Amino acid sequence: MTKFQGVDFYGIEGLLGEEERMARNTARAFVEAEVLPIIDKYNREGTFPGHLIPKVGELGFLGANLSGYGLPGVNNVAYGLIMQELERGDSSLRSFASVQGALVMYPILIFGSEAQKEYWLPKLASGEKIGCFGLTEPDYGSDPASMAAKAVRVGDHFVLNGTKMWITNGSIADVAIVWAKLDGQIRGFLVEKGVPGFITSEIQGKFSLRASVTSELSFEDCWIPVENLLPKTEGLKSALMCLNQARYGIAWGAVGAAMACYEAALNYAKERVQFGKPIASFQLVQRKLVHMLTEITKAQLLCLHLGRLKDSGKARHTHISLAKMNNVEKALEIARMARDILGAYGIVDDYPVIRHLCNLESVYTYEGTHDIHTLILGQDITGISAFE
Ligand code: TGC
Ligand code: FAD
Repeated sequence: MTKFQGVDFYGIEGLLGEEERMARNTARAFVEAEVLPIIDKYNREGTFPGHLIPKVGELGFLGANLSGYGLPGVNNVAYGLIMQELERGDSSLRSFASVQGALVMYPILIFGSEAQKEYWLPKLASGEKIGCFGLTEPDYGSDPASMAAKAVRVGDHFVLNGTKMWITNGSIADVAIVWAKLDGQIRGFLVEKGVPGFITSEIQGKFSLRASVTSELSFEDCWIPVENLLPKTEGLKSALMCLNQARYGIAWGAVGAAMACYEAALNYAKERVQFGKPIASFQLVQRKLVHMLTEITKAQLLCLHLGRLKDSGKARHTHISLAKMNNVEKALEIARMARDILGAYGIVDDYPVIRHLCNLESVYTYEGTHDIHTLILGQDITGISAFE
């Protein structure tokens, strides 16, 4: 039995199957034992706790919802619950798992050749190899279709030129999935560490996701063998299909960060005495705590139903956008309220709140900003694109 009992006002536990509960409990126990005791140190140092990678792989958290090639193949609710628990530890850990599973293993599984799948998938699942996903460029973030990265075929190689920016795991990755235009069409390429012309540099000065590696990747006349093209990639849509997988995990992860903040605020409010009474007795504080619980409960139900839709093949990418957009916004709101309830203690890392709050600022922006998801949904319900 772990210390954290979860936040479950509506008895959602009863809607989970055995496999789902087990996956959640395993991830929760791992986070309690191995992440929470050390995360502040890594957050302060601004380094990623890389020693956790083999354990995360061994527990089956990397590409957990993917099947074949020895992958765990758990259902999407179990996978989501793993992401929730990892992000209750820290967004950097969920980010690592999202990138590895949803943005590297998934495209290899869906768009890769048999040889690529057989070589990479088991190694990425165990954590023996690390991957990253390069879509964003310095000049093209929300609008990846306009990317400048370009590949040109020369004999049995492609020559790749371009720069990718803000790439999670970039400097620690053994392989990068790089999106670039080939004959005008966006395609995915596997670029291995050490290839001449491929340079990475870690971005410094982050106040958010400090325990995650974020890098710039640059490709200068980088020669890649033809067999490193992901053969089934066909335009931006292929990259967006990967993002759907990661955005789905983020929707669940945000619930984990929100639960951590709510738990810290509730406990603090019951203990902190002002004007001779616990601050939890004041109506304004109770209102904040109730708002936090309400939004967590709504986000949990949203995730659970989305997971069931995904498992039955009925989830549309706009369903995923709604969940990412709502849950991250609400988690950020909850983190800010928790920070407020903690008073001055809200700004120090004696409590997890300020760390989650700073992390969530990135989560709000990456994988499609909040406003981009709003416009994706706006287009879906009106039939009119705001991007054109
Ligand atoms: P648009 O014309 O709308 O779409 C091009 C084609 O793709 C289809 N499509 C999708 N297909 C699957 N899934 C989706 N989510 C899709 N969205 C669109 C679309 O139907 C079309 O198909 P077809 O058959 O007509 O060709 O393209 P656009 O250029 O207008 O795109 C606009 C927009 C906003 C949808 C898109 O570019 C976008 O999502 N922008 C946000 C960029 C983004 O999310 N970047 C994320 C980078 S990776 C990252 O942040 C990792 S953080 C990881 C971590 O640490 O956790
Ligand atoms: P911009 O696109 O320049 O947007 C700036 C602002 O303008 C935003 O508020 C946006 O909502 C708004 N805006 C833009 N267009 C419109 C519009 N049409 N209408 C209204 N408002 C608009 N990318 C990767 O490829 N791989 C990764 O692994 C990765 N990891 C990341 C890790 C971190 C920590 C961070 C912070 C980012 C990461 N990213 C990654 C990049 C991320 O996906 C982009 O930051 C994101 O897509 C937004 O792009 P941008 O930062 O260039 O902002």
